[in-house]
Amino acid sequence: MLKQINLYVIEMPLKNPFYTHLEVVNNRKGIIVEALSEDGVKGYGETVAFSTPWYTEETVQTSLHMLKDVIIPLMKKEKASTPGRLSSVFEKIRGNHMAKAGIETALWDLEAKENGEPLWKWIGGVRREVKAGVVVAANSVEQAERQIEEYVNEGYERVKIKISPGKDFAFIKQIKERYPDLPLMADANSAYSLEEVEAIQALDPFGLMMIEQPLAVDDLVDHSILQKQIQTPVCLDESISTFHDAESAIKLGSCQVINIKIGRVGGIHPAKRIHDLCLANGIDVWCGGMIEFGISRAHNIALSTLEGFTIPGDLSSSSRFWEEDIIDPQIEVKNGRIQAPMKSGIGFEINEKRLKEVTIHKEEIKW
Ligand code: OSB
Ligand code: MG
Repeated sequence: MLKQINLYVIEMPLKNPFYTHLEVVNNRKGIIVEALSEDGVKGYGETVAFSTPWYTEETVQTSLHMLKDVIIPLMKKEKASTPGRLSSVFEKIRGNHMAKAGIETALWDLEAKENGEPLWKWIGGVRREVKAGVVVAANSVEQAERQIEEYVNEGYERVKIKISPGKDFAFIKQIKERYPDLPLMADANSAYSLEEVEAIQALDPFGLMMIEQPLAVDDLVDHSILQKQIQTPVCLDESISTFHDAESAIKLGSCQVINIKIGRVGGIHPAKRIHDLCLANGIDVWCGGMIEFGISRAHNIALSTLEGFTIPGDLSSSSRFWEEDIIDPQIEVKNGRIQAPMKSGIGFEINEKRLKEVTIHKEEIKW
């Protein structure tokens, strides 16, 4: 039985600024969701919206409001306190996927712990070791090269690089010349339009693993047109926030790959459904990252143990972004891989001291 839900708004500086064409992230705010049972078991989730709405519409403030004033009150009213009961509640609230995922993932962790199972097994994972990957979001090619050097030395075997018009061909050329055998993918965060198709076609000879979200968030049609004009596989990120979006993208041939993020699609349950759909339709999937803290990273590891997650995800060590993460032990990539833990639930303890240090606001909601 659920007893209380605590929401911790936390803030932590990044080790290095994260540059995209839309925003520079220096300081990460987020919400940690703690679900307490009557028996003293604690489940953890994380709401991954940013301080500003550059990636999707949600922000830390909107997700806090949604959780506190809309989602949790409706869950209480409908007595929905397990992940299996949430879909019918969530259906009545449009959008706000990151807020929903924060509480949903906490209840998955709680349920797995109450059943004494590691979360990855509880959700149907089939492998213990997941493939890591790292993102380089630098503001110059020199800085990008320095970061790649560091990450390759740490054992990463796949790198994703942020691109945008003018920061694409020459940028990738220089990196490819230095690391010809390094599997590389590019993420545009919708920086292009179909008018710039030539700039995207020019990247074909580099043999990138894929190009992620080249065009607008709401443009499955243009992505379908683009995919027919380029050899590089298109991967969709921002465009896929529902199961239906994934169905439409598949029908239209808008992509060959989908990056699944638990927060963007509204929880582990919808993430699993999209995974199953992709697996049945020959669409490759991998797990995306959100510059998140250890709790969400742990959920990402669990998700990546599902059968279809064969491509290395944006799964990196805690030390990629943080001096000290809020979990114990810290997540560590070894030889380009991460081991899913065997302890119950997410399999990591909360570093209470660190959590307290970074908490800037706390809400306690009785069930
Ligand atoms: O587009 O995949 C993205 C980070 C924040 C918001 C959007 C994206 C990203 C990343 C992943 O590229 C970074 C990570 O490893 O967490
Ligand atoms: Mg992306």
